[in-house]
Amino acid sequence: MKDRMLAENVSNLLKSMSGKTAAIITHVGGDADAVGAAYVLKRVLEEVVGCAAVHVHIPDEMSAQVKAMVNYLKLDVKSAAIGDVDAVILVDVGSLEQAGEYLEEIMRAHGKVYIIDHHTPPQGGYPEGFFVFFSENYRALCELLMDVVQLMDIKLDALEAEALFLGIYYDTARLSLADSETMVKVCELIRLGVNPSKSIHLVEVPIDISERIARLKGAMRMNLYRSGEWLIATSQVNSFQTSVARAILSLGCHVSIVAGEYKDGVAVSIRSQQDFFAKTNINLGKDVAQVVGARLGGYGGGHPTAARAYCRSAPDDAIKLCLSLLEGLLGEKLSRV
Ligand SMILES: [Mn+2]
Repeated sequence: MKDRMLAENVSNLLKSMSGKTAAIITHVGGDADAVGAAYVLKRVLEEVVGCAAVHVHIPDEMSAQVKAMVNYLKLDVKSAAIGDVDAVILVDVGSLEQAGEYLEEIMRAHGKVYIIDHHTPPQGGYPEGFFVFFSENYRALCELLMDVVQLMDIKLDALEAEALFLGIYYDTARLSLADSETMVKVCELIRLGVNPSKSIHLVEVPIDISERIARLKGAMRMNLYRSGEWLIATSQVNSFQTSVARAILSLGCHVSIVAGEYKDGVAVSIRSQQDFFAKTNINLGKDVAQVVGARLGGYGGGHPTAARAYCRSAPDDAIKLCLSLLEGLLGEKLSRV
């Protein structure tokens, strides 16, 4: 177990919820890891712990892939208010702003809000009255849940195993970030009945034409910078920033920064290659997205190689700030390529 103490604390927390009502809330839009974790948490709370009622909420809009996974699991996702519950459990959120439209209700629920996560916590931490169960050692939150389930002596059924498999598979960038313990866990899930290629095909819906156009426009609008051995690409699109940042990274740069309109502000998605993080130790979540969000009137966060910030500024300013932060962190001037 990567963090036995944490897994014990989470299992004690769950056991203490017998007879109670709970709401589980994922980050904005959800993803395979958040949905997998929410699904198994709900099942454990209802079937094993004996909660009176557990509702799952996914703030904002679900992506096509998340919808496919939710439908496959037959997970009932509530879009209504959280309402009066004994416990509010935030999973995989990274920061409170990721609770989207539920933020106000969550703030009012302080004293009974529990955060179960594997993201870097926000700068300054969570407010008082929020109970945080967290370790960055886990590549996916679903991995932590496997440890919790093991401590509680619960046998997962095939669908629960599939939910956790998908969470681990996508949060490890298709297992490319998996360490040996993660792989052992994946093998355990396979033994429980998961058929990897079948599960993956179930949730991989073909990308739609607007996302394809966004990726291709993103590539056309690219600017390229160099600092020593590192190549940094920037671009602007007004939708699918994360998808575009991933696509540009796959072209061969070490860092991609993609900004564009999002709701009434600007979203910036930043991605880097593993070897960039390994050699520079620049954590995009902590060192870039959190700083950019805070300085430009918004918020940000994420993981070392995948992060996102929301800002109240022009897309240009958000990109410029990302570049100047990277320049400072790398200690070398960026030059246009
Ligand atoms: Mn996750």
